[in-house]
Amino acid sequence: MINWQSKKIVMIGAARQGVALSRYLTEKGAAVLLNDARSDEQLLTARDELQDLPITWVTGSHPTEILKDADLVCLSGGIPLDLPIVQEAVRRNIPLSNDSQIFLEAVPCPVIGITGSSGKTTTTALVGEIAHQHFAGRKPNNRVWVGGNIGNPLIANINQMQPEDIAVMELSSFQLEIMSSSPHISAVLNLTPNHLDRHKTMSKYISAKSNILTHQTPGDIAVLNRDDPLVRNLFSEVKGRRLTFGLNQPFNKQDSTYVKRGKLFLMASGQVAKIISTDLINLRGTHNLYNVLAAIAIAASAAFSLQAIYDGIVSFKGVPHRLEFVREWGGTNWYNDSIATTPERTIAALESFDEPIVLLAGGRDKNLPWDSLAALIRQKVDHLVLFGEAADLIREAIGAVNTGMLPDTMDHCKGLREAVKTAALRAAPGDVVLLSPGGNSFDEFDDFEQRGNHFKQWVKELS
Ligand code: UMA
Repeated sequence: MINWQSKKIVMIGAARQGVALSRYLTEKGAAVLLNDARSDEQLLTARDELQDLPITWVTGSHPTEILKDADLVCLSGGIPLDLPIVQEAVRRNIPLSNDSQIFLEAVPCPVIGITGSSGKTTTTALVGEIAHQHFAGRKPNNRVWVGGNIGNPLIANINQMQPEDIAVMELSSFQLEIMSSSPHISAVLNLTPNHLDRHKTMSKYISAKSNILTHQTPGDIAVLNRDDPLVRNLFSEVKGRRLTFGLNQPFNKQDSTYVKRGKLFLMASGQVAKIISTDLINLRGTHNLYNVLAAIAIAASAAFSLQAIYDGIVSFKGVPHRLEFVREWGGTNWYNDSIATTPERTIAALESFDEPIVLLAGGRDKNLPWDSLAALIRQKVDHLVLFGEAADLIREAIGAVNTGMLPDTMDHCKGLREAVKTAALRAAPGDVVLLSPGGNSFDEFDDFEQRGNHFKQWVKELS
């Protein structure tokens, strides 16, 4: 365990990760300087949360003078590595770290780490549910800790963790990029273009993600998607045991999960176990089937019981803002998929429905291509309601509305509220009305959660 006594730490970013890590390090005796580009006024909540601790605050900008005598610079997920102060720290050979790295260095219990371009949160939450079922039946005193990029940094709970517990941790490419430890069980769900505005190239993005495997040892376990060619490329990185997941049964008897005649199976050490029928899964779409297959493989790696795996899947109802059912209104079913901040995630959402669809798409463009989504909209969407900054780009990718071709109508609304009202006018009984924007939320909201919460509120107000 690192001795933090009198170490000088510069923490950049004073939101969830920055606040949690500053508390942890200060309580361990470090001298923490917390730096954020926001003003004191904007940081009132964070300052209030940490007011009992002797932390030095530097706000409003990132002056390089704060690096003087620093032993370590810790970065929040939202801090890009090309920020001048980070570049300067690198130039001065000051090591970089973050909440997840420091968590892995100090955690007393085994850790399951889950990453991927999509499905991380659903899979992390599902594995957490299975772990709860496992411990509930057998070891009532052991605790399950679910957190990380999912919303709550686990470093905030580390002091309560015991060796018999288990931590299930969602890890982002932003966190993994600078990490030098890997979890005991590491899963990579899929790799598709995302966050390229930050990582610049796909190979740098993959390199960041693959860090979840790089520092594993022969006693560790990797769970990988064998149907994803880019994840398959990571097979050579595996140091210990490997389990794979995918739709079809592998030809050889490798440790794996798969689907056969509507049932999900686990093959481990040459033994086959039927886990569950697909009709007992409460999550829609093939992408969610992958998430469940991954969760089974992860749970098996952690030696959770087959009964706990079954019970966990049956009781799991999904995560807010991910194909979340909002309400039935006038014979139409409304879904909130505000998490879809890339065209590729909107494609996965559209493929989850066979009903006629009214799609609300837009938000802020992330510089990703809209062509494949446009082609699918032409096949599957009856009414398209565009909103936000990306509306024109999506409209251009789709082209003109022609009689006898989908979409029947294409509306352009200024914001999401107007889009909800327009969708309500377009929808007919039997339709699914789906918010799955494809762009991020920052043109109108603080984050995808705020966007999804407003959407749910406005949908509930429809009368
Ligand atoms: N800031 C600066 N200078 C900058 C940029 C930001 O000072 O140049 C400051 C902001 O003023 C703000 C702070 O940095 O005060 C924001 O830091 P942050 O964005 O890391 O916010 P946190 O609340 O700490 O959220 C982070 C994760 N955010 C990111 O990785 C961008 C959250 O993931 C995570 O849930 C949370 O920690 C808890 O672990 C969000 C996310 O979008 C959900 N993640 C991406 C994803 O899932 O795709 C990676």
